[in-house]
Amino acid sequence: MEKTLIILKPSAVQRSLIGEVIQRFEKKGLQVCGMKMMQLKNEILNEHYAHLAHLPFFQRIKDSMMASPVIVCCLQGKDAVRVVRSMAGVTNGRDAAPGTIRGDYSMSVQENIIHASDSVETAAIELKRFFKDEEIFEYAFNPMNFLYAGNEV
Ligand code: FUP
Repeated sequence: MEKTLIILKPSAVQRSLIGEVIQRFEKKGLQVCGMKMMQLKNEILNEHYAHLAHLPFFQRIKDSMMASPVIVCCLQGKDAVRVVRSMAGVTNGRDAAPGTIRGDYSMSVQENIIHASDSVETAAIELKRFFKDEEIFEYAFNPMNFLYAGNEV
């Protein structure tokens, strides 16, 4: 099944939106396969935002991503990359459609709550960048087995 990376940016962590944003993905039916808090550093952000290195706001974006710890999360599901990107909305929170995460929680281009991998190829590279292999979990998703103990049914 397809996997993708999301990062709950400092704008999500500092505004106490971690639970609300993760809950949207859980309710949609995406499986959380990995999740941790990290303090990002310049080196990893140089890699992650290499496609923006020539732009004048490069340092400002990196500073914003280092302003507080972030939550990195691996989500799994059919077409997970495309589904998660569409739930995130377009980059600028002011342009993002209502009902998307950026559309509902952000008024900013930079402080736009979430990063989501933009292709299957990028997702594989980004998951390796932020997670060790043993931090990604393959597990059966079967709530029926967790409603009752074996001796209760
Ligand atoms: P996205 O794929 O939607 O996260 O957008 P990009 O990879 O193009 O941009 C990465 C981050 O750079 C955005 F989340 C916010 C920031 N950014 C700006 O601050 N100003 C811009 O004009 C464009 C992007």
